[in-house]
Amino acid sequence: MPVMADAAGSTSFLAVSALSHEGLLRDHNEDSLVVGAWTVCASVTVTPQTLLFPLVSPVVVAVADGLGGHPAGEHASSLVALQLARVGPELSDEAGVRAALSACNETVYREAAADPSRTMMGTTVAGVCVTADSVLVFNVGDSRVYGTGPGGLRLVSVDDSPPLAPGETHTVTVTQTLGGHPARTEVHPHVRTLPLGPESRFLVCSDGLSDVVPDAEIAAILLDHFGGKAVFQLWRAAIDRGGPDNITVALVEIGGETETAGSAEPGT
Ligand SMILES: [Mn+2]
Repeated sequence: MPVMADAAGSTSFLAVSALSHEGLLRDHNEDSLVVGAWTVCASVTVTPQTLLFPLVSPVVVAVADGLGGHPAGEHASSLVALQLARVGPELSDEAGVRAALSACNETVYREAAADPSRTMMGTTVAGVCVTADSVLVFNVGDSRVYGTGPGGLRLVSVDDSPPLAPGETHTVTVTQTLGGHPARTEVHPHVRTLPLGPESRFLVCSDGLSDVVPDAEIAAILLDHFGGKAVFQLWRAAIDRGGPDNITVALVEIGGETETAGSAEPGT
């Protein structure tokens, strides 16, 4: 699969397929999503959407999951999605991503302080910033980024969760969030840089997918499907398990590979 500009200097493309859905048990969606300049703020896409980006400036793809049990989670996640959409094209290195996430944290606290009904609102965030030669992976909280490549599926974000008790597969507790405390609290985002090559696809998701669908099943779906079809099948796997939480999924495919590119070639 083409990954970078070829010898003739043609432009690489990034295809991002995404959806956000309230699930089956929650009456509204507190997840938000950003794909480049496109945001879905605590609303529902109904079907997967696919956007194509020439890799000429950094593209940010991220999911924010408003904190349950706190007020205004949907507002916190929306603020973060909108802010990342605005600054995304300027994010070219780890320091820039850390600064952007700290600024998002400040925004959530500032907006919480301005309205008593939003006290302690907070959100997770996880995503990638794809530049011309690398992928910056970032997160705060337990939303996730997976990479897929020749070695299969692997978690490349770092959950801010307490250690699991024996027998537990997931926990609802998060140890770090943007906002979420009574007083302004600094964040220490997880940020790493990966080369574009080995992990050719990245999955960004909220825990409405990863808490209920085992990694092995996510891996199997990503082997069989690409683009919007893969995103739909991931969503359906979470719904088949009861859809207990909001489900937001974004699949980043470098090289512009889409569902049709994964189908059989004539004569094969
Ligand atoms: Mn969630």
